[in-house]
Amino acid sequence: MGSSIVQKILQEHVVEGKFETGEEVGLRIDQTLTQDATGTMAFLQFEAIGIDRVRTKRSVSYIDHNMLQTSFENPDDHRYLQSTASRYGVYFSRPGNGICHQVHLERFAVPGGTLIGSDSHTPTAGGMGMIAIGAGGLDVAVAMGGGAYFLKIPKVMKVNLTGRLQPWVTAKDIILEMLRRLTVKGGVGWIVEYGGPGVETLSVPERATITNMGAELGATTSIFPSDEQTRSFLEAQDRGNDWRELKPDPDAQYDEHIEIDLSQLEPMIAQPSMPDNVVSVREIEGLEVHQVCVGSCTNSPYMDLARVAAILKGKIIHPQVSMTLSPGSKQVFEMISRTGELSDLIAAGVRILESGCGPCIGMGQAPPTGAVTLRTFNRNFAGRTGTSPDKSYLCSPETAAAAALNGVVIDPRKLGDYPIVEPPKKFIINDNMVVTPPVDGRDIEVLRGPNIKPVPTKDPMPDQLEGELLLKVGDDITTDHIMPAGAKVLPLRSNIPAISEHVFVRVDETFPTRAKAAGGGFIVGGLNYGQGSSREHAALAPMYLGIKAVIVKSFARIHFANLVNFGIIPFEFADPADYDKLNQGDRLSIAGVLEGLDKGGVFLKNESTGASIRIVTNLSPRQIKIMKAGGMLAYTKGAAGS
Ligand code: MIC
Ligand code: SF4
Repeated sequence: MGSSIVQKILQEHVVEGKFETGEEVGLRIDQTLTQDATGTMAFLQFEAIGIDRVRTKRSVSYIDHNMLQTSFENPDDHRYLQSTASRYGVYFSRPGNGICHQVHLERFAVPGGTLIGSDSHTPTAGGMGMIAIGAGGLDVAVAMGGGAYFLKIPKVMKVNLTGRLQPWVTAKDIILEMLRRLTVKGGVGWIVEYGGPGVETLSVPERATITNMGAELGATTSIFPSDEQTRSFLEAQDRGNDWRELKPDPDAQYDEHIEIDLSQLEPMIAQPSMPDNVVSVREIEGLEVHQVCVGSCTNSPYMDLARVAAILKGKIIHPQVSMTLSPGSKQVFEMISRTGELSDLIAAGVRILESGCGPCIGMGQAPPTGAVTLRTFNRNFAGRTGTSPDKSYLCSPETAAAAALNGVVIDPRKLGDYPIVEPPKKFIINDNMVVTPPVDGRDIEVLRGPNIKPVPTKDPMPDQLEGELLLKVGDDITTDHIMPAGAKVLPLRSNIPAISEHVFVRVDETFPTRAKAAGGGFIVGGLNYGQGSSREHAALAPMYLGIKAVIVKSFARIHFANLVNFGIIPFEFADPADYDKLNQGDRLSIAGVLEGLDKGGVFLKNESTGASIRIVTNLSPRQIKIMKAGGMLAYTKGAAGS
């Protein structure tokens, strides 16, 4: 039986375990990436593990999220990260160089390699034919130290693309169509492999838009073949030597097939407040728009911005609309500047922001009360814009530009001829904003500011857990609900005691106070609990508040791994209907926890009602040991000491 691309790359990288769907294997990781909002914790943990120098082929530390220096916290974090990068042998992408995923695609991603990154959109590099996976900072710290990354081998879904996109229909519309069909839960437990004759019509940056937003499907990662498109992109980046062909065997087997005829697609848009709430743009035409934001790791490569510039050239943004644009990288910024496209954007009234995540993570540009904001981003979770409630829509740069000119949602196909923008034969290449680490960094002092606090740890797991059910939530709870980001909270990412004051405040502002007063307790949730980002703060801060276990109908992948890493037991209801037998405020107890972990299940007693409920775990033998030790750091240190 032949192999898929996914199987080929994974098999080349397995260092531990048996290669079978559903089995946990350890993978050798070639590259890692971290960004500043998760990177401080990753490097604090790397330091705690006590390894002298990274052991990957390449590790890159990016500054792109916390770009508002309203006080000393963010700049201190930047300085800490720059010094740890030099100290431990990591390339450092300075603030201003761009969004980690865009820069990594341009300058570092390599077909056939493995990458893990402390950011859920790391699969962007799947557009280059890489197995690129988002993970918690601690998992990335372990990989930087040369440790394997453990993963249950997911099933592989083949998406067969045929036909060719029509004018004004874009890669963003392909992934929005996938979200419409599969929902934000549809990719959980899957890797999505794109193939078919339609693939060759898509450039690497277009492919990267699709693999980027595979994160919103809940997929472990998504990947495209490495072909002539990949070769020409790499050659235009002066990296032709990094090219290697990658295609599935003709008789490759997949666990599921999906067909998409590109020529049948039309412009799509995700409505508030979930990326899968997708309709065609036609269906909501005429909706008044007040803000348009172009950028983010989904839609900020050169071709996207050049097309927006061509659409806006010689015109002016509608008076009711405020439009911003954040170039994905310094390379992109420099390109639109040299070609004159930047001037066209400025002349049209676009507010140019620096290269970084910006409004996508709520670092400025919160929309006005009740306003409709159209964003080319990947997430529109409630409150993520910084305004609550908000009305945030996700669409292509073309649809965004059309709305910016007209003040209402309009099918971009009505704008007339699609602007022809030729892909560059050569990008402007200048890596002068990437600091190469010295060969030996042992003399380099790591610089810490007062906001950088040690990573809290936990005692070994006790055999009996009891406490209050502090919060009961529903389905699709995101890590933005659990641990909000934005301009007020991001500066606290390296200070767990301070950031823990914000846990769940968007759902219930009394949560942190109640959790502390009760000495911790339990959380109950529905399906796909913890979807969205990789931020381990959504596990670490609840751990700090004394959360002992989270009991839900099902988990999202990265958050599940983060809960394990920080010693909070991720339980699932054996019978999802038992969710109804628990109410906020009930007293709960679980006896025989340690044996229960070994056996994969235990009974939860609801002391308030007398109900006894079967709850189960889905942990590998390795994860059981981590849970018992009180989390990954304690486990790693214990393993090193024994
Ligand atoms: C996001 O898009 O939510 C983030 C901010 O990039 C996160 C990482 C973080 O919370 O720092 C992600 O996607 O993992
Ligand atoms: Fe940055 Fe937004 Fe991409 Fe997250 S999704 S990495 S915040 S641009």
